[in-house]
Amino acid sequence: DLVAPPAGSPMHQRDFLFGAGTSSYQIEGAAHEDGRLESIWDRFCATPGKVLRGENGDVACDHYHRFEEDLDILQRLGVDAYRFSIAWPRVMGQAGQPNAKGIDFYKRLLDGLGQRGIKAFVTLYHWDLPQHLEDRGGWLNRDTAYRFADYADLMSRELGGGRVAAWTTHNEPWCSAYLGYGDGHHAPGLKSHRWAAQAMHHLLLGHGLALPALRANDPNALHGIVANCAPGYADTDSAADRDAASLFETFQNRWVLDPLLKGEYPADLWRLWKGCEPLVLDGDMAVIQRPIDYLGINFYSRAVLRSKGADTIDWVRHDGVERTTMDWEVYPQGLQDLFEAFKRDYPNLPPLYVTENGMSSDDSVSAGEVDDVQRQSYIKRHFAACSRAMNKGVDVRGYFIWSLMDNFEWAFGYERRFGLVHVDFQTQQRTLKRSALAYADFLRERAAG
Ligand code: GBH
Repeated sequence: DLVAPPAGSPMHQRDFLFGAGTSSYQIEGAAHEDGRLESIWDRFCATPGKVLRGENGDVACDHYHRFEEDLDILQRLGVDAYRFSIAWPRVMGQAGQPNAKGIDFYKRLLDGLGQRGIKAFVTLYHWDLPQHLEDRGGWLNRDTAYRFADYADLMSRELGGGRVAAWTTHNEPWCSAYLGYGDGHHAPGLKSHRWAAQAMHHLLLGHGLALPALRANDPNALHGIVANCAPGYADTDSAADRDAASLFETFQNRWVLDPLLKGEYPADLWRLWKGCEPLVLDGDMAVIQRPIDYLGINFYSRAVLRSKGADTIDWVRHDGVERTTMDWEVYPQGLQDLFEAFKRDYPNLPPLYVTENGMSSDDSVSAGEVDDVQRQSYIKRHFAACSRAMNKGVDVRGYFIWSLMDNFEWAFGYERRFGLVHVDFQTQQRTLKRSALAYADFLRERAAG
């Protein structure tokens, strides 16, 4: 069975991009090599009780040393594009000077992609902030936004020039701001809604400040940002539950998308977090609202909400629905609903990419094979939902499966496997799962016309 969109889907058009994604800290390893500085995730992992079983990204998939093999796997899959991120602490020293050895790694990676005819979607920030910046307040310090723009400038000068198809400033600012500074489940592990709101503002400001340099240095590439979004559904039809669902979407989606696309924070957010408004200087919102060429959406699941009294919402967990080993509900229709709502809510919505979609499962190798049936079905059903949204007029240009391979799943360590490719973390042996083989079959048939 192919892992493919349904017959007649607009996703079969030849210029629709199919790919797979990874991020630096989750796969690279080589944490102490070639001048790489400490990141907030190194520090977080070394703090007892933060990551399951005390695991860390010191070795991860050892991709830093095995990237040629991983490029060959991408070629075997037949993807049009590969989405990866640059480790900021690898490429810039404390004083903002370039680290040639670190930059060289990404040059070799981009050259390898070019040789194989695979487009590069390059993310600048997938959560691995240099620790020395966190020591000065991290994303709570406005200066970090300017340091980020400097970093974007350096990277686009060093790596631009036709090698990169699309630059992404941030992956999921919601996670950086909320999980990092609001509930503490991610690095740097701080816990205050006020801090989360301020961190979000500086993340978005950094995004806007980076855009002019990215455009000037690499004018032919696309420039955009990636947000993790989820639709919220009311548990009952009551007005209170419908309000709870809307508040959830404010918190999960509009907190990021309204500043980017409307130039303002959603007023509702401050009903949820009273008195937590960030400090915004004159002109900031115009910087944040600078035009982008595309918006990447990472889609995994939905939320069902119930009111718990005024301006307080409660997640509802229903039994008897399909879930993954992350305990996230499988709800493909959510992708269509979300995209149609975006089209309705944002008249200036840029073209979309699904920059992440995928699931974790307990995969193991038996007789050289990994039979990940649920993943094949998950991807197919989400492809179908994306097709339906496109048929309703939503402009979607590409789709990246998360992830190319099993990797360091943040606070969950190596236990949760999201890969198309299985990784044995003892031996670093890679094995293509059935989903990968079925995806490759589809892409090969498609290329054959
Ligand atoms: C992404 O984040 C990351 O970009 C990536 O690095 C990571 O490996 C991948 O996802 C898998 O986790 O409880 O059902 O409401 C995803 C951000 C935030 C998405 C929490 C799911 C909860 C779903 N996630 N959200 S649910």
